[in-house]
Amino acid sequence: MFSSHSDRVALRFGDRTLTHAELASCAGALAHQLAGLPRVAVWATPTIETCVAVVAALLAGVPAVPLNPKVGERELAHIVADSAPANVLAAPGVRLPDGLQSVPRREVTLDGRSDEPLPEPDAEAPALIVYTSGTTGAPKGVVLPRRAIVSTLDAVADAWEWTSSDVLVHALPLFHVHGLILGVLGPLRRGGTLHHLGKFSTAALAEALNGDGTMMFGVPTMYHRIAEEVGGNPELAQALKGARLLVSGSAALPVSDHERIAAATGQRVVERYGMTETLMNTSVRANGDRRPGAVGVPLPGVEVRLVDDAGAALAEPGAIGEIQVRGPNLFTEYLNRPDATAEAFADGWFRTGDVGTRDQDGYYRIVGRKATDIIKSGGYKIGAGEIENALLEHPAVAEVAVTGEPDDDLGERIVAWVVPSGAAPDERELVDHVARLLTPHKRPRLVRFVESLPRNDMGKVVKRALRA
Ligand code: MLC
Ligand code: AMP
Repeated sequence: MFSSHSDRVALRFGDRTLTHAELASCAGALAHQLAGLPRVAVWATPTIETCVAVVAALLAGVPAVPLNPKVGERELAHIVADSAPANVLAAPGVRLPDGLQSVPRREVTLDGRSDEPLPEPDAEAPALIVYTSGTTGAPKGVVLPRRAIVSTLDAVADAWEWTSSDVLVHALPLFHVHGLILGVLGPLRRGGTLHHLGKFSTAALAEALNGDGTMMFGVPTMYHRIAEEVGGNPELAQALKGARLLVSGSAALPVSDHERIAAATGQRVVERYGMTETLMNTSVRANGDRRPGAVGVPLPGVEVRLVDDAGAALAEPGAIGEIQVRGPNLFTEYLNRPDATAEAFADGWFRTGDVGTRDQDGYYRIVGRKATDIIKSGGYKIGAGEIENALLEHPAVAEVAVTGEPDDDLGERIVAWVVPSGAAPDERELVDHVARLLTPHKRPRLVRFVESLPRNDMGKVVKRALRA
């Protein structure tokens, strides 16, 4: 999967760096310890140790489950029970939550050395298991084979003219596809460099891009924060102007943010469209027309089609339908969920649930989503059902419905409509309850107390009425 053993910097986090040769050697040493384990979890803090742990697992052919280091107790218990990791890999000195006490810990250090190669695992072997939310129930483990990772990284490299000379800058979390697969494994496969900022700020970004950074990856919330500031911040404008490529994904980039950044910097952000289950599907190409509001053309090797409600393919430009995808970029299955896996496919095509349209010249646009119970906030995918279940466990909540509302910064914000069981509870307490059980990014940003919820004849909550 990675072939570079050069002395070029592979990973940079603050002032800590590893060259490709050093990474191969220290991850190689850890890989020899892991070889033969059925599966490992990685405590995915935004650190160099997380990258070493994931690379070691890949070298050893041991599937790795990246864990959000802010994960709440209920969500962690689910992931641990579902994925049954043999070890949890964590940086020395990091405190792990009680929910991981039953899993033997293995420290990730940078001082091991082994250049003895391990056998290359089969292309179909599971490489990563990434948890993602659905409309109902707890998050599902998406099993990603090596073949999907390699094909998606090579496809985006082709689209973005990404080479070993590039220094990618980003501040994405390392437990999702965007930050981990594109953002860490991407530069490693190219033999280039990742400069991770630890935490997103426009100041850190400007400094990195005014240094040797050539590319940036971000979610639209980050580009929104840039757009808000760039007009009055010459240092930031200069940094973006000098970058080779700015790439946005994980949610829709608003046209107004795209245009504000273009006006202040002359750079048009390149948008790409992906998903945990499919990795990358489409992108605007580096040499293509960077049209605001469009996610570009299918990546090499990826087939994309639109279908109507009856499942018939729509060939006419401008027709609106569900986006379905087929290709080597797809996942293998949802872990322990053959039912959900079967339901996710139609005639061998993966049903994304996203609704899109295709322009005359083959450019795709995403216009919506089939399920109202999926919320994208800050680029994180969140199921309304899991938040509703968490809130229903609180004694002060009698009934609840969760919706997503437009939000300039987050794209969508999570709103909880609560029928209290007695006197209205403290809003803060409900918010913290969700953050503690699930994860902070799933917390409602707004709680609205209501006397009752609008229901249809079947007793089902009519969420569209709540939005109105
Ligand atoms: C606030 N916080 C709380 C809290 N209230 N913590 C516990 N309990 C509470 N009640 C904390 C948060 O944990 C956080 O801590 C801080 O307060 C601010 O949190 P925030 O307001 O939620 O978010 P913010 O830090 O502003 O983050 C914005 C963001 C982030 C854009 C940086 O949303 C982000 O990183 N998004 C990326 C999502 C992503 O990678 N998606 C890709 C999915 S893959 P602290 O310590 O963190 O400041 C995919 C496929 C594809 O979609 O196509 O790519
Ligand atoms: P996730 O499951 O977190 O991987 O989220 C995948 C979803 O993010 C997709 O199904 C889309 O709804 C959304 N998404 C990703 N990239 C884009 C984009 N460029 N524009 C609009 N939506 C996007």
